[in-house]
Amino acid sequence: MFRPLCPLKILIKTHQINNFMISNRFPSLKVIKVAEPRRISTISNKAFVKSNRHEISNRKKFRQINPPPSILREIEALGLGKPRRTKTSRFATKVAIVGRKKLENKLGNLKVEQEKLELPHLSFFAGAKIPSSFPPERVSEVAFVGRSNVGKSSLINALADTTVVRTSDKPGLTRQINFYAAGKIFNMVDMPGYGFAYVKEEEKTQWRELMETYISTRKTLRKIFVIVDARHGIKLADVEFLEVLDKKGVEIQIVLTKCDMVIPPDLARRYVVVKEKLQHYKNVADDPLMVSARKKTGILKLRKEVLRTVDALEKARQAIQKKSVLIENDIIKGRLNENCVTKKR
Ligand SMILES: Nc1nc2c(ncn2[C@@H]2O[C@H](COP(=O)(O)OP(=O)(O)O)[C@@H](O)[C@H]2O)c(=O)[nH]1
Ligand SMILES: [Mg+2]
Repeated sequence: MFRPLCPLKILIKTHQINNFMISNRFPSLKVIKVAEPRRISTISNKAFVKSNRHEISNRKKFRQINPPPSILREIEALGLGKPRRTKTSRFATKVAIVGRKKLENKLGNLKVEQEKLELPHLSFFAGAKIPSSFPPERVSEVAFVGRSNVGKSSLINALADTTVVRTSDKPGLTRQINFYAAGKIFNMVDMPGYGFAYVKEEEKTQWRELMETYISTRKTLRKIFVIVDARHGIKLADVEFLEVLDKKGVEIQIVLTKCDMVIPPDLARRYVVVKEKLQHYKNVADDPLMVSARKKTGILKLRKEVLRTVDALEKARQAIQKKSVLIENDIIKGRLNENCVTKKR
């Protein structure tokens, strides 16, 4: 019998021969150490490489998009994208703020409107979990839909300059259709988010039916604002919902939100990609709007769009003018000091 003088160490791949076979065939051999099996099998390894390659190519494709300079200029001028960080010294980084003069020049070139517009006071007045709880159709309505946690509620708050609408960083908070009255002029409707994975199928179906009933039966609904995360663009859940909306013949406006989280060139690219995807839908009339509810940028344009939709733009303009006239009268009468004026405005 072969007996080695010194102990021999043999490395055997465990996925080829198991311990039982070794001890049966070679009784004199002792297992010193069982190595951990490799976590990724050859198949999953291939799939991993494949998906990674696919992802890289997608990202590459995205980076190769050359957005029109006008979009880039608008983004920069409105201060929409994520502020760029530049290295000021070897270790420290500082947020680069576009020089005021440079910004003013850009605004001047672009003729960005600095008009002041306000929405009427916003208040919650109804919540509906079933269609029979929808409030009566009295005034025009605009609804806000989008994937769960995309920023619908925050956007309504930013538009109305309020905190009335509850927001959360946890998805799936809104489980009913919430109706908010903007004065007595129109309603803003906060819809439950779609595409939230951690909800039972039953509940998802119930939400979908509730939203579809609202969209197809509500006579006072003027437009649906579909909110899309600027970091991710239009996802499958959005496509499914857009198709439903398109079939029902509802007017659609896409709003790219959370723009403060995307650097300007990528935001411009996202805009181009989203605009291209929207060409398939006949009810999307205008180009996407870009906003940040957190930084309150791009809100004026959207506010104007909401007011125009419900035929209240002129009223809002008049209200602002009246307010300023009132304030001027008060100054003349010496009732207000300068601090109050700035606060009121
Ligand atoms: N950075 C950034 N965060 C936002 C913006 N809008 C909303 N969020 C955050 O996104 C999360 C979800 O917002 P919410 O309005 O509740 O989303 P909803 O589920 O679509 O109503 C919250 O943590 C918000 O603070 C935005 O414009 N920029
Ligand atoms: Mg919400």
